[in-house]
Amino acid sequence: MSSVYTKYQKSYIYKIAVVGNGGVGKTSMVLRYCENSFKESYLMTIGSNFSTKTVELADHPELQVKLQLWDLAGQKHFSFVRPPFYRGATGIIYVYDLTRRSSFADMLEWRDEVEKVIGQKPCLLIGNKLDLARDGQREVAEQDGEALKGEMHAMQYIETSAKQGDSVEDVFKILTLKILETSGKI
Ligand code: G3D
Ligand code: MG
Repeated sequence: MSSVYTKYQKSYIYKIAVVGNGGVGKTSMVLRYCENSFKESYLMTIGSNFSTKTVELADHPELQVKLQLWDLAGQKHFSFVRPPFYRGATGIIYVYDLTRRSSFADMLEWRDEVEKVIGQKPCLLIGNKLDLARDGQREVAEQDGEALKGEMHAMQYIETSAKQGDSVEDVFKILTLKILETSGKI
């Protein structure tokens, strides 16, 4: 419904799935974006978390976009619960940990699992824990992330710190703009 008092002319809701190994920082990234906070204590995600956030699009004040962020359990033994969470997703955020090579090595498996269910969708590849990488714990070079981007069918590779906040906002903004572009909304 629209009224003369509504500043938005169009509203969209997109489901976004955040995907990657356990411990890479998916829950932390969603928490950083939605609540601008970071929790030090580790809580293994069972099944999934689900948060909603309205994206601020400075260049498109007429559009209201709400993201439903589905933060999936990455542990291998929960794989049977995952396909329903991919269904209906408009975009995917693939996350690995810059300080854990194995989380990078598993990325193509995640891509295959997602694409088997919903095919190719607008997606980004994220290397998280940039703060630790800067502290000398980096196990994946920036060029490796850039090189994997194409194979992941990702539109961009971005390095983030959910702990310190670096580029977290950009991730969701960029993905939203890509989704709006590819669906002809802007
Ligand atoms: P997951 O949802 O992908 O399983 P979590 O990952 O968000 O639960 O994060 C796993 C661990 O990594 C947590 O630490 C969390 O605090 C930490 N973490 C997440 N993102 C970052 C980051 O950008 N920088 C740093 N330094 N740590 C991060 P614990 O110690 O609780 O296991
Ligand atoms: Mg989690």
